Amino acid sequence: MSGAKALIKALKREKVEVIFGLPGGAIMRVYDELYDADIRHILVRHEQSAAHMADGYARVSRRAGVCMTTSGPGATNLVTGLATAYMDSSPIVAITGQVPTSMIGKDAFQETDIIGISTPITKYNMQPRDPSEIPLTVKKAFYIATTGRPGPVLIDLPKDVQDKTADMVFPDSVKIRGYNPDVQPDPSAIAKAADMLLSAERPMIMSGGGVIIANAFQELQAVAEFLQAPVVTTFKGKGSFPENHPLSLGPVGMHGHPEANKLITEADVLLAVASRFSDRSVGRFDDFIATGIKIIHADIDPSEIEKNLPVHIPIIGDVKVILTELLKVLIKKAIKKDRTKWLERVEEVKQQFRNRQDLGSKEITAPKILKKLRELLPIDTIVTTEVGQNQMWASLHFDVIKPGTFFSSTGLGTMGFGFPAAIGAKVACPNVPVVDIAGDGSFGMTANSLATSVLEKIPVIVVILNNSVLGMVAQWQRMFYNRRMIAVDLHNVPDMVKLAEAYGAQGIRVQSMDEFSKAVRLALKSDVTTVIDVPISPEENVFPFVVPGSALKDMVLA
Ligand SMILES: Cc1ncc(C[n+]2csc(CCOP(=O)(O)OP(=O)(O)O)c2C)c(N)n1
Repeated sequence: MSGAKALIKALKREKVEVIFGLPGGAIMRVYDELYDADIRHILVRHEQSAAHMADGYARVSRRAGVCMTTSGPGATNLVTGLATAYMDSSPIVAITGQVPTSMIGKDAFQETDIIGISTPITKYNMQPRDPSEIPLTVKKAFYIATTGRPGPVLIDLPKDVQDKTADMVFPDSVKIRGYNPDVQPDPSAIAKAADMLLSAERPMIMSGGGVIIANAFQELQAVAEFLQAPVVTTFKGKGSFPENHPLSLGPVGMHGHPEANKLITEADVLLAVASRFSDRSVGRFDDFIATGIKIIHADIDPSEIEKNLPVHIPIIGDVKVILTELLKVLIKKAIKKDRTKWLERVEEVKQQFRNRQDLGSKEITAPKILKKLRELLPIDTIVTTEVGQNQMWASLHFDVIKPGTFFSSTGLGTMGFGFPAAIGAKVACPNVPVVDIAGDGSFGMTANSLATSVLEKIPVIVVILNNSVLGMVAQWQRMFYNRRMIAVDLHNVPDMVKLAEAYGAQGIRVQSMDEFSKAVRLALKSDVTTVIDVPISPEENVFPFVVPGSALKDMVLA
């Protein structure tokens, strides 16, 4: 059997249903095999989007997303998408073509050292030099991508390895020395954590992105309810806890809710679940520690423990297992602490900050659009965002009710992620609406995916908060650079409605809140991708926020 055939067979054995990709010289043989395979191929217009689509597919399905490109420029175009997935722990298996083994290192046409390039931005990468290695390589790739802390894995396949034949053995499982992802949490650490949480006066839970990856929503909610502990979410953890729950304080950190930022500095014990303590979540580390907060850190990745902050009790393992075990211990101890005083304080701070914004006027503003969008969309709608003010407004004003339905490039902050990720999400979940909340700059970066969504019949909705500037940068120039505005004006080019129409999608520009509601209703019924262009003021700022490098308590409210 040829290497190319073995690759496709191995992918089938991993139950791969879809590949996002774009062919070229060094991967022709694999595409030829794909012709006869029962695997859907989705043609992208730029390989970056193939990686983001595979990423969106993976985040929603919690299975590895697969993308495939040719060598050289095809492979390098994947880089931003791989780095995005790596930073957000999303499982992708990327397959790249490579020049024949005899030409490697000879500057051959379309040769690039993608193994070297991708090493720091993948969990693992491999280049089989003999076709017989392919079945095991694929098995390893899926195993490594999806176990432990998930992440992207790249397989680089030289052309001759695809062509040559060998006897193939397809393994059913794989064991890798030194890689032990199934760590069982230490029961004594869980018992200590339970004691610390029960003796706390002001406990709080900080839920990170790993709760979404581990599908540990119910377990998290059960622990929070048992402890009567308020829950804040990191940006990646947004939507890991229902934002309409009485214990929810919403997102914490740079663009967090003020009540979340205030109350976390008053908590005495913090149960941090699957969060990497990003500076964006907890602000300046020294100030966070100085609050005297005691930290219990549950995470699957031991290298996260004490990377950024000192931790009182570390618990390593799958957070779904940890939370299940923790709940059992808490119930067994049968101690219910009276939290009235703490919860009254929580309520007081909530009331102090909530509903500060005047949403009454007729004028279109970003917060109003997002609150209206929440009203209009069914609760199971999957939402992705781009990067910039649009992302921060979504974090602040779009409440996620059904856990695991909100996805953004939180680690790398990749403009252009949201739209292709939305397409990948829709492939994974064709029966629910999928909406990308976008800025005009970000959408422009991968707008060519309109071709994919139209031709491949993957209808999503894009809501562009169109301020005709690179808004987040413009806001910083206004606030920190004395209004010396440079390189931010996008001049409303292109016309987003015409752009959508040029690709065969539906484009709607709205001038009022009523028109916006009508457009969303129309889009929800449409079987073609709809771009809703919402002109907003180029001067609109996102508030509140914590200036990078400062403490949560110093958040700027307006
Ligand atoms: C690929 C990439 N390039 C540059 C940046 C830096 N950056 C962060 S936000 C932003 C502006 C985003 O503008 P737009 O997409 O229009 O969204 P807005 O902030 O206006 O909502 C830029 C340039 C980035 N995050 N990603």
